[in-house]
Amino acid sequence: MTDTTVGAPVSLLAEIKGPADVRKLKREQLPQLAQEVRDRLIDCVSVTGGHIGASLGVVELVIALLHEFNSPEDKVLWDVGHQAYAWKLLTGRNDAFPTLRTVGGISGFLKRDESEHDQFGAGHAGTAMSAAFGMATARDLKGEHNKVIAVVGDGALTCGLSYEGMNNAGHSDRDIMLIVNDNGMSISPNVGAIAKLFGGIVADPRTDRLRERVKRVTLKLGDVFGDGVVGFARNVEESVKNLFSEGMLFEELGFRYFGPIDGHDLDKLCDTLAFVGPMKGPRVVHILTEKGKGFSFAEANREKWHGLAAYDPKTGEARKKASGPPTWTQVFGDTLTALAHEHPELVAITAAMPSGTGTNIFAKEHPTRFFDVGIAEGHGVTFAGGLATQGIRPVVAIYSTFLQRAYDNIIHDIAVQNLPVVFCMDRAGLVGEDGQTHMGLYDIAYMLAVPGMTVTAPKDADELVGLLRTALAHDGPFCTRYPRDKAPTDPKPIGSVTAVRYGSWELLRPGTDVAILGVGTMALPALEAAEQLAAEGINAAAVNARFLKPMDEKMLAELVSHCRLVVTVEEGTIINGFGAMLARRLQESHPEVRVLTMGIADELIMQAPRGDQLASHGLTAQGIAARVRSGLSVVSTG
Ligand SMILES: Cc1ncc(C[n+]2csc(CCOP(=O)(O)OP(=O)(O)O)c2C)c(N)n1
Repeated sequence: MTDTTVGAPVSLLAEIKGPADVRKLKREQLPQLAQEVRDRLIDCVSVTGGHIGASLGVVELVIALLHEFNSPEDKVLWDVGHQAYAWKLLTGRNDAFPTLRTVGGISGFLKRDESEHDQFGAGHAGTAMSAAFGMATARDLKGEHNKVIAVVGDGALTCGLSYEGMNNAGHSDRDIMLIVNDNGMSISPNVGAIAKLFGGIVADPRTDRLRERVKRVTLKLGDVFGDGVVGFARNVEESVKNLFSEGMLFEELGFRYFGPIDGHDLDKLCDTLAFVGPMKGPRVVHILTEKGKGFSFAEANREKWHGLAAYDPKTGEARKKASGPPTWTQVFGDTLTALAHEHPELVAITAAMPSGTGTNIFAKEHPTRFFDVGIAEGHGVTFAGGLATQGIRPVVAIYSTFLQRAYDNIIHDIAVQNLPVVFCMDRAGLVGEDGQTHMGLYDIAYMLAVPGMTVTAPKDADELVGLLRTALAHDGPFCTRYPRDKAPTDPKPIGSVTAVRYGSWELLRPGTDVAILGVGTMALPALEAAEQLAAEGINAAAVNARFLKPMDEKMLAELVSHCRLVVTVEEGTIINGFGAMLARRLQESHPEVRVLTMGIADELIMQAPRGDQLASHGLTAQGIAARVRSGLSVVSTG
């Protein structure tokens, strides 16, 4: 490392181009590197926004892994990947890091095509253990000898998938390591038995007493045999002591357990990894970390700082003050909270996302009717099914992208039994900077295919209130969706909004040349497009197609009695969406009507501001109007 400026501290980080440079550092240099990494993360993320809290918690772990193992030959898999910012900095992406979450820039999650050190793409929780076991198995099939290490948070240990992986890997004799990053938090405080278990391990006085005894014995041994023996004995004792602790859960699953270890103590981390790394067979290292470590604002409010928008690093204040109408999330949270007073049988379910879904608002007012099931979407849905059989009305609030996890549960446990469960899908549609793993583009297609499912999407906040009223009056599965955005306008008082008539569309503007059917977020742009077209002499009808299934057959028949062109617009995949369903329907009943479907092309959508993503898919008033013009020219010449 060279330094040309007299008096300036030598930057270690600036010289690190990859893992080999971390490995070259002496142990005593590592704390300085950790500080530089923290400073860099706090600085860059203050501009881009992102998962700062989670990433600050694993800075030492990242350094220790890179110091003690040999990435990419040794394969380190990060569960979710939101906490892997330090990993990105130290695996050759320091210079590019300011482009985090921007167009063409570094992804906020892991991506195999971004770096050879991102071993497995992620974004959804619970996949690391299974993927790591796949890699360990492949290694053995190929006769190779690298290490495979899955880093999984205590939150992700509420995912059933993590246990499916452990069950398969434990007792397999394959060389595989699991590092449990235990910070007591999911996005909000972690829930359930696993959270209690880890709390028990940390608080267990037997663990502490034993550790003290170990210390005394190893120091005595050190006097006689020297330091090497001390390290060895200490680590052996670590695992012996777990015969008496809750680490037994992992032992029973076939993993040798080591821990708990202070995940911010670089010496201890490196020692432990150096000791456990060369062993064989399934083993788990349990480390204790603090979310937001080293950044006072993030340490003080760990839930808020899990991930957030750009901030001022000196004050912790958001760079952009919230103004204008509330978010859809807020409207949903307020509405559900209010409706619970009218419906004593209503309960709310979230899968580890109370603040993300707005159910935290509900939880404050109705704590006994609120259920956070952990990162367990499938379980959450079937749990709702069980509740519904007993006359309770569950409202399941899960992001569109995460509800994908529960598709079988939706069909098998809810639809087949026609249970009245309401699904509220936040982050439906394009999700901006969160990127491809989090896109909410598939729910229309997957929900339309569920027998008996009512599928809806509100155009504005009042309609969300109205649809929730309709949902609670309906006897059967019902879903609605809204985006990662602000509502278009401020809502009316909830009490003044009535239910939407079941199965009805809303004619926003009559017209006879073309009918533009906008779904949810696309209803108002459809109206604006129709108005633009009217100014050009094209008589366009605009329809708020708020019920995707069942459709408003009466209004549809009326529209196609004079319009030869129908244009559908939805913020979802064009494959098997509302437009596809309508086209099939009209092909049978009105083959003379041409249907043009607008939506998201059949491709992965990269991170970008949501507005840009909408525009690039033509999902704006201008884009819709342009498509109608070209559609009409085909109809009139055809
Ligand atoms: C299937 C799924 N559901 C929900 C989420 C949203 N989510 C992102 S990170 C996170 C918490 C993860 O907690 P943990 O694994 O302990 O990691 P930490 O953030 O505490 O480091 C959640 C719920 C997700 N990524 N995937």
